[in-house]
Amino acid sequence: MTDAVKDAPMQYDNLRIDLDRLMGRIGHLGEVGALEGGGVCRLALTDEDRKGRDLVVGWMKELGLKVTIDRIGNIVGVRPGHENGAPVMAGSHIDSVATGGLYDGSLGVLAGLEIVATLNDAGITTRRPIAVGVFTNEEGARFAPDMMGSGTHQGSLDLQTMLDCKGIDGSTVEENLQSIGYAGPAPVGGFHARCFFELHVEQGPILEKEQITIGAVTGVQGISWTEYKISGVSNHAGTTPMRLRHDAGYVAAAIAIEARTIARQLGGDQVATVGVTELTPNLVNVIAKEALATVDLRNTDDEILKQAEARMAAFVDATAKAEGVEVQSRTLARFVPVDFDPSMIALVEKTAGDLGHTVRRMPSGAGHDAQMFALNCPTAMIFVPSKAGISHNVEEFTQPEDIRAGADVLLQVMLATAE
Ligand code: HGY
Ligand code: MN
Ligand code: MN
Repeated sequence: MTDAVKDAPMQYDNLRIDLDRLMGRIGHLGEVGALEGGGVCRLALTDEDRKGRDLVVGWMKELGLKVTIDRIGNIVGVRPGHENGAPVMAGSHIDSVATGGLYDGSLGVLAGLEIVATLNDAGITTRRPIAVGVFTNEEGARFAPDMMGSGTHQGSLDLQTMLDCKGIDGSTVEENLQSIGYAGPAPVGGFHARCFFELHVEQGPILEKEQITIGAVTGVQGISWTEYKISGVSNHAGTTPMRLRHDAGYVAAAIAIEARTIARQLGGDQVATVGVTELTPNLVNVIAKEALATVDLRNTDDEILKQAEARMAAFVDATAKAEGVEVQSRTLARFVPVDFDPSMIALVEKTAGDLGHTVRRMPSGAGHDAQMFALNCPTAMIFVPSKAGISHNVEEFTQPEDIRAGADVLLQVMLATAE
């Protein structure tokens, strides 16, 4: 049992969060980057992200938190305890994919603020400080890799390499941090949390299907992102015999088929996704000169993930040779599977049960900021159900009562570790 976690009875066991206040903040933040018909687009380091950051920083200051911004734009608000030292931390992200929902990331940040507000209302000062983190570019949709801010914050990603990262529009992280005013002064890599909790929507179908309210997350699967730039020869779609083609578009399509084949043949937890394909000149009667394709491979078992990566690389090589095209591959992200601290998982599970909620242990299919903290301190995640298992989609939804349950569990586990 790590010394950050004790199995003491719940502290202040009648204390509960204020759901209306939390839902109000979720709705308010959801207006930033709101899409027609619902959902949000707050791609990392865009003006929408800046507006969301400004809103959250304003709330942090209203709640009396001491706010610091670090070199890669992470925002950390700290509430003093009776003692100094490493804080008990909650956090997540407010950047979204281009067709994001209201809850992915935002729930973890705003629930952290709700814990602070609840403690403020109750006049409670915890023994240890409490901190709330908003981590830059968790999604990795505009700038790869994902978990960029938390990885840099916790020392597993190199600051300058991340600042130099070029996004899908060609500009760098550093340029964008400066233009939105979040190139902060605080150093990265040295922040030590006593322990870290992330409340997050499950983004999958399990909790809803099993009618369970809380997921005590056991860990996060390994993630491998690769970009393939394929260069062929443009030619006439009608006059060029098949044997004379060097068709970049065909190779990109073949990669997508092979990704599905690899996932099907490896089975188990293996997933594979071709999320981006771009053809140039992208015209109905022109054999594509260039193609860009991304492959996202994930597995809870790193050895099997490596097999998937090796199979994809061999396939791309062989197909490129046969088609007579050039392929440049670039690793966009590579994270090994992470297991959370058993005593922290047990704390989430016990607390959920003590609060009368149904709970089950489960791995996370999605990447999260918590996986960057798990390398350095006792870390746990709390999942709440996603309607129809949908996420990275404007239809993303979680019932308010499930949000209440998750935030109450977060409140109690933070109290249990901050006392
Ligand atoms: O890709 C992921 O799993 C996370 O949403 N960044
Ligand atoms: Mn997320
Ligand atoms: Mn996400």
